[in-house]
Amino acid sequence: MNDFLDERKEVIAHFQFPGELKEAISYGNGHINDTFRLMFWEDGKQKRYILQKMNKEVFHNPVELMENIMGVTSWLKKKITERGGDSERETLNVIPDLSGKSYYQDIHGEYWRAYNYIEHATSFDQVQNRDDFYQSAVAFGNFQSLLADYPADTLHETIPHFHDTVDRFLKFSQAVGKDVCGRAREVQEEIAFVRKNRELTHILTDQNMPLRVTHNDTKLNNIMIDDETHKGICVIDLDTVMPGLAVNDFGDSIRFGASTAAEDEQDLSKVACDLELFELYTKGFIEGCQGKLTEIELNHLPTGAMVMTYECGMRFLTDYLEGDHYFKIHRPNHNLDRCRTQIQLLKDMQQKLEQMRDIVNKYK
Ligand code: ADP
Ligand code: GN1
Ligand code: MG
Repeated sequence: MNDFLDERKEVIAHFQFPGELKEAISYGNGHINDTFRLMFWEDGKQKRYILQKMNKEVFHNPVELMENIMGVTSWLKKKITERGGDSERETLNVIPDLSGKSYYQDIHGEYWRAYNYIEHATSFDQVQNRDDFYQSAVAFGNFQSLLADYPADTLHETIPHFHDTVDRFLKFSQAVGKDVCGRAREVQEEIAFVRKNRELTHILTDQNMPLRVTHNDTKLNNIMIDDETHKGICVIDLDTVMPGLAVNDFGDSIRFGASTAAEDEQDLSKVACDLELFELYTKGFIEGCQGKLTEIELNHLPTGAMVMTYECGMRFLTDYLEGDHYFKIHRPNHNLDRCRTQIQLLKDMQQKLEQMRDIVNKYK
């Protein structure tokens, strides 16, 4: 058995996994949680699970977070079953710990949770097949429709001020002011860009758009695409489901998926907003939302893409200035590289704003 197993045996033994453990590997490319895939044998058949250590620095109250997830997944299961779907595959299914709780706190005080592994489906870090991107849009739109009448007041705010871009700007300014790592001098251009575009911080909140139950982290790799049907089978990473703006869910998907390059590409000449992908996503998201988006939301979809790109670039820069404590990094300057792609992408979107608006007008 590998080192991971030796270290985590105690944790794994506290979940209701049937069968015998055969394999455990680190898994996925999320920036926040520590994710592992486990494989068990039961009655001669393989069964896989996801095990995650929740990031305590990011989520200060993992118990409330799991209450949200239990609430939202039970709701989705009911709706999925009513429409004749397969609730084992079309939403996350939490595996309880031995005492029946939705999480387990280990001897070091870390919080763990487990899900069924969604088989025969893939989460992509970049668009490989253009139609998959359209399907992801339908699924994220649908997710919002399914949760449209969810009792929003029962949801805990898992990360306060998560998409409060004004507050993000204040935190960024504090990070520049403190400059704890002495990195501000080398990123003056990036700092100036964020400051120059400050009006983006309040452009959405000025509009009086409806608060909805939204996902808030709609990256392409937070959706499982079915390997056979190529439909967006299951929306995952439900940690940030909270009241929010529909245009932010739209915008974050565009930021990540409609870019011609990876989020951490170092060659900035490769980074642009692909308008064909923008169009596919727009069509899919509007369809998936099933007529629920208001005129003002539809008109601000392109703004949502710009604001999410701006906010994310600012968050990467803030984390770089603060010494990379929030987002996982895999090389020096990783957060700076990520910040630079977002700036490049936003510059391109600013030039393409009218074209993006024309595209939305075609589908609204
Ligand atoms: P993070 O918050 O760190 O992004 P995620 O919950 O998104 O964590 O999980 C990281 C990755 O693990 C996902 O992008 C996906 O590839 C994979 N993953 C997570 N949950 C499942 C699941 N239930 N079935 C299959 N793959 C999963
Ligand atoms: C994080 O967890 P993950 O990797 O899906 C982050 C998002 C950022 C994204 C940037 C809880 O998403 O807000 O947009 O990285 N999630 C959290 O890639 O902060
Ligand atoms: Mg994720």
